[in-house]
Amino acid sequence: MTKQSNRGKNRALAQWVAEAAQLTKPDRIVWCDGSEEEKRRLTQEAIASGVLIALNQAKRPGCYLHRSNPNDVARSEHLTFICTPDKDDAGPTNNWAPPEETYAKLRGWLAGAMRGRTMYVVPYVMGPLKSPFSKVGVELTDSLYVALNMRIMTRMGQAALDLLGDGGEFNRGLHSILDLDPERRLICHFPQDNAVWSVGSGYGGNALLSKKCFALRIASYLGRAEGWLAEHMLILGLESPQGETTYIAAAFPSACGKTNLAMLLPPPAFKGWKVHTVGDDIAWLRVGPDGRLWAVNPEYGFFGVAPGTSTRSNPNAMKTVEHDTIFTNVAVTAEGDVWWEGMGFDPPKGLIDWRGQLWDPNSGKPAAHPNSRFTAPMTNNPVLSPKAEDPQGVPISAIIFGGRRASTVPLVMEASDWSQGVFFGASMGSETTAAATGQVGVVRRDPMAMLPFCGYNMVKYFEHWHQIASRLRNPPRIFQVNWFRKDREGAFLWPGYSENMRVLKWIVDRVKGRVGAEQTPIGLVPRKEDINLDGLEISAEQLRQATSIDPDEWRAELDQIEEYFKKLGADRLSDFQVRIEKARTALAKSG
Ligand code: SAT
Ligand code: MN
Repeated sequence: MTKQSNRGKNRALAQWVAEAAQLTKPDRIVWCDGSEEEKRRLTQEAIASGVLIALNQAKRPGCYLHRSNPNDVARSEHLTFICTPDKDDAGPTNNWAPPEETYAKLRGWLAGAMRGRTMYVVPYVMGPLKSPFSKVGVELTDSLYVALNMRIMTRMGQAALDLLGDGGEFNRGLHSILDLDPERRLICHFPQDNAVWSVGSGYGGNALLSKKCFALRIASYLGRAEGWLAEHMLILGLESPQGETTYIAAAFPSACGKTNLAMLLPPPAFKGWKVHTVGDDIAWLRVGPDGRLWAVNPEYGFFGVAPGTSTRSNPNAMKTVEHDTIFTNVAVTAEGDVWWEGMGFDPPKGLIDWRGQLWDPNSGKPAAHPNSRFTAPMTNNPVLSPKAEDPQGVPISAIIFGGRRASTVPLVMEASDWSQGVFFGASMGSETTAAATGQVGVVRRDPMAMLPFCGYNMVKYFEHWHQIASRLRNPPRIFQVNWFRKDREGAFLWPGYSENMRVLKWIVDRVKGRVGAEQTPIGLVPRKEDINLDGLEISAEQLRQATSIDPDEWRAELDQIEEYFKKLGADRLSDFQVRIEKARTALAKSG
């Protein structure tokens, strides 16, 4: 049995667990303490029950595979709801449902749902222990996979109970996989109760309630009320050969390379430069007493996309997943090692696909699911920032908004002020990826990469971004990037991956006032001489195309942005009107 020194001490928690048990009727209740002994025991149970499959322990010590139900492989945005008393509080971008009816419906589904199962009580802290940023959550789940993943993704166990003490303020997450029937699957957020009820899915973003549900949707709502920001951003530190470190936060939609950028290994021409990872997915940002914006990564692990991860695209991620990692829906070799598309070498013979069947290379189907994932503790990352656990966080000098766009948006562009930067973020578009169910490859507007994750009215969210500026005496500069622009033949104009270091360096040099830029009608872009191209084979024409602003494309883009803002009701925000008019006038002048 686990040591449970103060599990019963918190009355609010004990009462809530009792209520949930009364409803769901689990056979057993296990309070997770986060100990090594508990990890061993739960892992053994997971193997015995087929939830995890042990991989080759000589090749990948401490690594396991989970195969999900094939109908449950990505976030289900159409089944994700914000439940506020007033529909307008959820706003134009969220699915909304009334709280009381939704609770009643889910109570119906959950009645007796954990019969014959164990309920795991998973207390966790988001953010470094003893940090003013940090918040406690407790997830009740009947999924052992979820309990084991939460152990990696958060500071889980006794430390959370200790921090909570006898306080009543914690996120209440109730999760049951039920029977994994998509007809009885819903992910419901109750911001006014600091609660999330998720039913019918075991997939990461639907089921690890600490992540998108609490650290983004609920936290963004809390952030507005409390004057801070919860953002879908990686955080990295860029250290120069002289030892000067600059911190950057960057928002990209899911599966656009956030993890790769956060762990970037600079190319040989950048000798002495180092990237340190603070976080790869979520940032909590506060205005510090010095008027700067400070950030922490609330998470403790990485839930990264496996396909496309290789020693070329992300050598540090490859090292991160060498041990103590849970893989989900990847392929397995005959030797019991993992494989996925884009891993950098051909599939070995005898590969077992993500569904557990012998893979036929001629089937035309991928061996690993396109949204297959790895869950690894951040301490596995060889380039983890020494500041990753700093309770104060790190001061942010630049914010990047990025999307996946085949045309129009230049490689990099700087906003002349905060307000233009907010416009960059709010008008972001990206082609969709496999991280969410639905069609892949169509452009959708994704403001600040928060479209699926903003827990309240998007227009109020834009206002909150504008308002925060008044407290920032020393605001970060804001940039927009696009690694994915293509030429007329459909070839990528920019090599991407580690070469993105060149763009990061321009950004740092801009922040420090050390390098030039060219003013265009849309924003500031680097001239050829502003970007370090040593050791890179790229023609002047290619770089010109990658950084160019095409007036016709931008006239159309501005029309689309305006239309999108109208649809949201964001056209009434005068900041945005001014931006669009300024850009149109400048485009007209430029001919
Ligand atoms: O939402 S997840 O964390 O499962 C993955 C993503 O879409 O970023
Ligand atoms: Mn994400």
